[in-house]
Order: sequence, then C-alpha cells, then structure tokens
Amino acid sequence: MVKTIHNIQTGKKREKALLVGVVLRGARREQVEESLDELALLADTAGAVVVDTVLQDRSAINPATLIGTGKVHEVARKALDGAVDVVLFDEDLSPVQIKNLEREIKKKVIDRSGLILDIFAGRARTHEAQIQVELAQLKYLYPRLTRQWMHLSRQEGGIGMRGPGETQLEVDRRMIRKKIKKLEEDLKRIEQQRRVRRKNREGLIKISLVGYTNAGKSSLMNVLADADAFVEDRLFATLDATIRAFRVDEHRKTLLIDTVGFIRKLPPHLIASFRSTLEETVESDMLLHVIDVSHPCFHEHIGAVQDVLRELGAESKPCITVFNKIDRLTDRVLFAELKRRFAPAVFTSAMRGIGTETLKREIVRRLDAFVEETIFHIPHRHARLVALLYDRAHVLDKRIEDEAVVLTVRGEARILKRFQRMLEDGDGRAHSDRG
Ligand SMILES: Nc1nc2c(ncn2[C@@H]2O[C@H](COP(=O)(O)OP(=O)(O)OP(=O)(O)O)[C@@H](O)[C@H]2O)c(=O)[nH]1
Ligand SMILES: [Mg+2]
Repeated sequence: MVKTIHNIQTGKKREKALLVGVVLRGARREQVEESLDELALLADTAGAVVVDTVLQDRSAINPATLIGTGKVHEVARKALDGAVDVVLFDEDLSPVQIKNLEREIKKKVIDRSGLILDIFAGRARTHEAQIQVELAQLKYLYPRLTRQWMHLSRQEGGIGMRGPGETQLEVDRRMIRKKIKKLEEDLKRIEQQRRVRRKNREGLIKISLVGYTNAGKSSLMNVLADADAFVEDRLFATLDATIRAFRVDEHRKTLLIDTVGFIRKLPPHLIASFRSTLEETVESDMLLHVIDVSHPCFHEHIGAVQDVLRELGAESKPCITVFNKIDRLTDRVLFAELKRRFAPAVFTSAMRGIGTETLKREIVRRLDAFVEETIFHIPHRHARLVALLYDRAHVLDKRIEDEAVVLTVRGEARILKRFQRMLEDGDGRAHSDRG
C-alpha cells in the first residue's frame, strides 16, 4: 500500500477546505459552532487550511443532500471561488448524500467520520494501530465506493486518500471484503499476543488515563510514571496503549496506561476496530478521567467521554476526575464551583508538575477502599508466588510449614483474587482462608 504523505508531516501541500454545519431546530447554535471549531481543528490536524465556513439553519435535514438545494449551490459557488480542494461536513453523511453532494459541488466531500479516520491513518505508527485504522477505513469506504473524484485526485492524494483509499477504487467489492477478512484475522492474531502479555501482567493494579483528545493524558503519564510518551498540541497524538510502571507510594507498584483520546461523534467503526486497544482501559482497575479545564467546552467533553465509556462497558469503574491545565484557569469562581460539584476531584497541571502528589494520595485513598487481608498457603514448589506477593502486596506475617509457606497478606482485593487464581491454576489443592 503506497501512502501519500503530503500534509503537516512534510509540509508539502496544504489542501484548502470549506466547512459546512447544520443547526437543526431545537439544537443550540453555539453548540454547532463549537463543533465546527473542533472540525476546523481536525482539518488542521489533517493538514488542510480552512478558507471558509457555511452554516445553515434547518427545521429538518434534506435526505438527499443534508442541506437545502439552495445551500448546496452556495457551497459549490464558494468552493469554486475559493479554489477549495475539499468540503468537510460536520454531520455524518450517508453514501447517497456524499454521492449527490459531490455531483453538485464537484469537489471531494468528506464527513466528520471520514476526516477522523483520515487523521488516524496518517498517525498510526504501530503495526496494530495501522491494521485497526485500515480496517475501520475499509468498512467505512465499502458502501461509499462510487466516488467520482477518486479517479481525478488519486495521484495527488489529500484528505480521504490516505490509507487504503488510493488503491481500492479499481478493485471490486469482493476484493475489499477479502481484505477486510484478512485484516480481521491479522488483528485477531495480534490480540492473542496482547492477551498473553496481559496475562503476564496479572497481579498488578492497572490504572488507565482516559479523556478527551488533547486533555493532557500523555503529559500526565510522563510526570507520574517518568515516561517519555509523545505529547503534542494537536488532536489524536496518541493512538496506541502505552503501559508504564507507576509507583503510587512505597508499597504500591501499579501499571499506568495511556491510550487513544476520545472525541464527540467518534466513528463507530473506529471504536470497533480499536476495541482491543481500548480493552486495556476496560480491564483496568481504576480510571483517571483527565479533563482540559481550560477548554471552553470541557463540559461537553466530559459528556462525550462518558458516552464512549458507556459504550465500552466501563462506566461503573472506579474513576477519579482530574481537572488538568489549571495553570490556565484564572476564573476563581469556576474553580470553587468545580471543587464543590465534582468532589473529590483533583486539580493538576501536568505542564508545571502541580497536583501530582495530591493525585497520588487520592489514588491511594481509593485503592485502600478495596483492600483486604487474606491468608495464602503456598506450596514450596510455587516459591515464585511468594516472591511475587512480596512485590505486589503487603506481607503481614510469614510462617513456614512442611508443605507450604503460609502468608498473611494485605492488598487490593482484585490483586489477591488474581493470586488466588494463579495458585489454583498451578495447584488444585492450594487454597486460602479469608482473614
Ligand atoms: N498549559 C498546559 N498545557 C498542558 C498541560 N498538560 C498538557 N498540556 C499541553 O496540552 C497538549 C496536549 O497534551 P497531550 O499530553 O498530548 O494530550 P493527550 O490527552 O495525550 O492528547 P491525545 O493523545 O491527542 O489524546 C500539549 O501541547 C501539552 O503540552 C497543562 O497542565 N497545562
Ligand atoms: Mg496522548
């Protein structure tokens, strides 16, 4: 697969983009405007320059073209006048709508999902992320194969042409189905390996950083776990799960996981493809929900993140709310209100290193809530588990008997349960008593 690299990464060619948004009856205009601002940011991340924006108020959508016929003509005129390369719609478009719009406007038409997929394609670094993105793109493109402009702009590349877009037009749907199947198999294999790796990490508490894209998750990871995660003031800097050892206090070694950020209207195909990456989040013991408190729409961001967590089945996990970038928060009233409303939230500045000790203390407090004491009888041939227990939990008492080592241990309930399982897997006769 030949990828056309031509955007911010090389600075070679910046496409001109026209943005289109719709305010439906009952919707708040400011909310649509904020969403369009975000679309502009997405366009910028994808390497385009926004030259104009068109906003239409409608009582209902036009099924054929989303916006009204008159508005379509206005968009076509503006696109021509501004020598626009691509028209970006904030709403998701059906394959038929894209086809109709492209016929009228005579430019590439891409919707929000298509744009996000394109950014992911340009940013995927690991083999797994590349497969996940390609799979999501193919599934997205599959019903949209009739694009007229593809023949024209294929050689030039541009938004919507990264990833599999360039090569797949000439191949038929059967080929795409075959490719999808192969990618799904590849992904399954990688997931298998991931599962093995995950199993090896059993016995450690896992804490996941989640949040809206650009909230500062990777920056927090860097200060908390002394990592060197990639940080950038653009959307979707991180696409993979990075895992680092994180010592919360002297007794507690945990794992901190940094992963892909969320956004409103995250394409469903992407969530599906990234499920294995996001599973690290679903399977962790605690979440740190990082919020960019300096962003004017942070309330909406909180809602969007909660939506995705719900979709992943992780909404009821223990979660600490972390308001980040407080170095930019000058509004004392807002600060006081957030403190009251979201208590016991933690306020941090990953950039200035503020609040990280408070955050660690809050993590300890929450972990303590699920601490238990257990007595383990560990057969001598499983001495490895004794060492592991010393490392992962607090050993209160040790007694050596003929058959086994008897340890009284204090630790997180989940961790102790995992040890219990490890012990049972290794030796069916082993057991423990609850203390
Ligand atoms: N002023 C300020 N900027 C911050 C702070 N934390 C992070 N940033 C900046 O915010 C931008 C995004 O930070 P990242 O750590 O990449 O954010 P992320 O949540 O990992 O973003 P994605 O990986 O794209 O989802 C970068 O430019 C950081 O330097 C902070 O506490 N204060
Ligand atoms: Mg990141």
